[in-house]
Amino acid sequence: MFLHCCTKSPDTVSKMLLVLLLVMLTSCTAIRQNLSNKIFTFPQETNTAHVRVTTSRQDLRAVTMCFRSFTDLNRDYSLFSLATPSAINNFLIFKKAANGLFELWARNKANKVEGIAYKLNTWHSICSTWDATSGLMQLWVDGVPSSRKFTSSGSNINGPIIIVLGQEQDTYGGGFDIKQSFVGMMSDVHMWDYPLSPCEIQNYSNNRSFMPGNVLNWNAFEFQIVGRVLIENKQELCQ
Ligand SMILES: *[C@@H]1O[C@H](CO)[C@@H](O)[C@H](O)[C@H]1NC(C)=O
Ligand SMILES: *[C@@H]1O[C@H](CO)[C@@H](O)[C@H](O)[C@H]1NC(C)=O
Ligand SMILES: *[C@@H]1O[C@H](CO)[C@@H](O)[C@H](O)[C@H]1NC(C)=O
Ligand SMILES: [Ca+2]
Repeated sequence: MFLHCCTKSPDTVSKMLLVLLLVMLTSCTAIRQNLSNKIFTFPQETNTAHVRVTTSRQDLRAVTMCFRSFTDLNRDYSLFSLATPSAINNFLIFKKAANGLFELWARNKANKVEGIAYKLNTWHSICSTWDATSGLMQLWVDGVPSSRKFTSSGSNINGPIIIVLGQEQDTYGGGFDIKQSFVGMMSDVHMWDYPLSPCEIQNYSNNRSFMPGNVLNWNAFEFQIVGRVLIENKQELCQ
């Protein structure tokens, strides 16, 4: 094997080693963990630190994405970045610098969501829904809905999915911009392949009982940490 390799140009050998390394990284280091009562802490502004979340799903007709997050950032940043090779912003929840302004992306098409009550240094429950039939997207922050807007209809989210928390993908699985990185805490990340009802979203937002995600489930979360991201206990305030 190595004898054969050495007859090839050094460039070919290093490319082969790189591919081997990438295969090992993606196949060996993702772990599955019950993160109930845990949070991810992103303590530092970098263009590298992130969590890669694993799903084997490659075809989504609809999405509901929910998580809780906490930050003091007042610049642009990504909250949830889902890419496929054919559409880098296949499903993206993005906070713009302006107070109360979000961007929701599906199938590389964006919509602005304005006037959201969103305080810094507070835990917020954030959900976003989209389905390929109506093409409508909606944001829910702390159980309060935004106006339903058309984004993209007719085609599913399709292809090998890469999900990144903490950074925004400008290329498939990479292309991170430090000025769009997330610094703060994140928890209770769930994703469903259907639109949740308003009652289910409100239950999620009020910490009441809800059906865990059938695409991503925080209680059986498959992920890989790259760089300085910590798994910590939820900080419960004294009653
Ligand atoms: C919402 O939560 C309440 C109280 O835990 C529960 O009884 C109800 O079934 C939940 N509704 C849905 C749609 O999950
Ligand atoms: C839900 O739990 C979080 C963290 O445990 C807390 O900050 C938030 O206030 C709770 N929300 C409600 C509506 O009880
Ligand atoms: C995860 O842990 C919580 C709390 O320890 C437990 O209630 C729940 O059943 C666990 N879920 C799974 C899927 O193991
Ligand atoms: Ca970007």
